[in-house]
Amino acid sequence: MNGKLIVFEGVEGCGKTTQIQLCSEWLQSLGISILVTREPGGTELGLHLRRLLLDKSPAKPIADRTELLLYAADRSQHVEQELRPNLAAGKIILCDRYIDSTVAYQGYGRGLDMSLIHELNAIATDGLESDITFWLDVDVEVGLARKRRSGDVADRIEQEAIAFHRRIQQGYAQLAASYPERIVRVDASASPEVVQKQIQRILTDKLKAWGYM
Ligand code: T5A
Repeated sequence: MNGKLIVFEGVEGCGKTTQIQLCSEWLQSLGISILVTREPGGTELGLHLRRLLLDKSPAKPIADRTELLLYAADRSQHVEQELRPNLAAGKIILCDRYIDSTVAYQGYGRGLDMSLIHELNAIATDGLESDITFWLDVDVEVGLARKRRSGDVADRIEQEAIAFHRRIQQGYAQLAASYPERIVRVDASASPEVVQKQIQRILTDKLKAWGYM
């Protein structure tokens, strides 16, 4: 049986990492073989790109189109080296961000041409789509406040103005409306445990339909 690609998306601090961790523990407790990965940085090459993209020092500008190409390069390597082989091995993949991040951040956030973004996504993924994408929906201010409380130094993208983050949030809402069969909105403003319950409820139905349960 081919594996399944489960993607988690949302604005900064929406809780993807936390939910992926909880989800991976749950799936492992069911005896399901999983891979946890992320973009950018799911491969060795991707880790180099991630360092360039998410530098925490302010004085290293990256042009918007360069940024788009670096995310596409990271994704192309990730699909080829990690996603396709692990899906072929039957694994359930939990992936922190995928194509919708590029549409939301570089498209809605930076204002780059959408048709160019879709074309680059198609090249980078070679047609590989997620089986389900969870959009963890939380107010931009709530997400950024969570990040501040965590004490991490803000990276290049987190340092952007609030209007940039709001455009990204609108982008996710638009994406969810455009692809209702693939993108599932989850209210991510509740506690991690409550959010996880919503995700497990939806995934239980999916896992049954896919023959894992
Ligand atoms: N990007 C990425 C693009 O611009 N284009 C692209 O194509 C791609 C793929 C990735 C950056 O790259 C950009 C988007 C991003 O800016 P990253 O470090 O991976 O950078 O950053 P994020 O993906 O945004 O991940 P974060 O770590 O910032 O946030 P998470 O994973 O959403 O949140 P998490 O789980 O780490 O939680 C953040 C804090 O909130 C707490 C946690 O304990 C933690 O302290 N928290 C909660 N608090 C209260 N209630 C809850 N329900 C909570 N859930 C978590």
